[in-house]
Amino acid sequence: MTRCGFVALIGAPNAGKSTLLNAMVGTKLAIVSPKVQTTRTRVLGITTSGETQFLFVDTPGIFAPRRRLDRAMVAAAWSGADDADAVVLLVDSTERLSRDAKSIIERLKQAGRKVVAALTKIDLVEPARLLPLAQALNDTGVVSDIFMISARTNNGLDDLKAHLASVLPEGPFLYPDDELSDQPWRRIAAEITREQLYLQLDQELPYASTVETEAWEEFDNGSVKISQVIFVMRDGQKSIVLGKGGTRIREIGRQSRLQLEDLMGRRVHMTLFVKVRENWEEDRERYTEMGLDFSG
Ligand SMILES: Nc1nc2c(ncn2[C@@H]2O[C@H](COP(=O)(O)OP(=O)(O)OP(=O)(O)O)[C@@H](O)[C@H]2O)c(=O)[nH]1
Ligand SMILES: [Mg+2]
Repeated sequence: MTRCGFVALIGAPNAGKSTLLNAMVGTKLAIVSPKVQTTRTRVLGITTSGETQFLFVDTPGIFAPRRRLDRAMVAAAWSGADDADAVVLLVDSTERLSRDAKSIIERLKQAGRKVVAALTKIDLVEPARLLPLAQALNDTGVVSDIFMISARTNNGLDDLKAHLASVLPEGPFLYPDDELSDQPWRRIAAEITREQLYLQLDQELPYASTVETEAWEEFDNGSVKISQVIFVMRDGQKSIVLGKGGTRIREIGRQSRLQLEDLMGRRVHMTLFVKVRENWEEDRERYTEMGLDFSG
């Protein structure tokens, strides 16, 4: 008998959810940055080992939302959790239990939902410092099991996987066993460029921008031409993304192209445009492109 089910990875922003998804699947499906609120929508990562198919669902960090985009992100995260067969609550072990983590726990408690907890980034902390955090999580009453993991060194990932395998429902695989995700390449490519905005730009800029793939042209020699638009809200932001003499946007495009060539194993020609659209955060179409619900 095979097992197959959805495992939602939830937690406060920056807890390490996307890094864990990538480590579990063994390839880069979700973008990662040192900044909070990097992930904006659910990302499916499929991994099949032996008789078990894990359908990991990376989710946006859960925090107190202010803008429409925030609300759509947090709603996407909770619906990922609600739809899942198992939920892993990721908690950053390098910090105390954050306010966001506490309110996630409160909401789980109200819903009567049990979760598996994972203390993340343990490569960065003294083992003795993990115990008080584990105790605090244990005391909440919503945690069934606690794992200590590092997605950087892969420490603890096998134990976490073995436990998840034991709780997933019996049933047939939902995807072919060599499938890694259901994300279209156009969206992955837009995300890889958005990751560069998080890595190369500071302050409000990553939060004031979104990226869409507008054209995707395949050539007989195997290469692909990708054209993307970076939407920002103001003229001033556009000039920052462009940089002096266009140096910044060239570097964003170059890094994104290198990553995509590596991921796809083919030559990429990348063209980036920057457009000012003051209210892109109020455009239904932007949300559809991102895979988010506009209504919230
Ligand atoms: N040293 C170390 N760093 C980690 C580990 N896991 C994640 N990080 C770092 O923590 C930061 C946040 O990681 P993400 O995976 O983007 O976190 P996230 O929970 O997906 O964040 P949001 O999408 O913003 O909610 C990045 O700088 C990662 O490199 C880990 O196991 N060890
Ligand atoms: Mg993330």
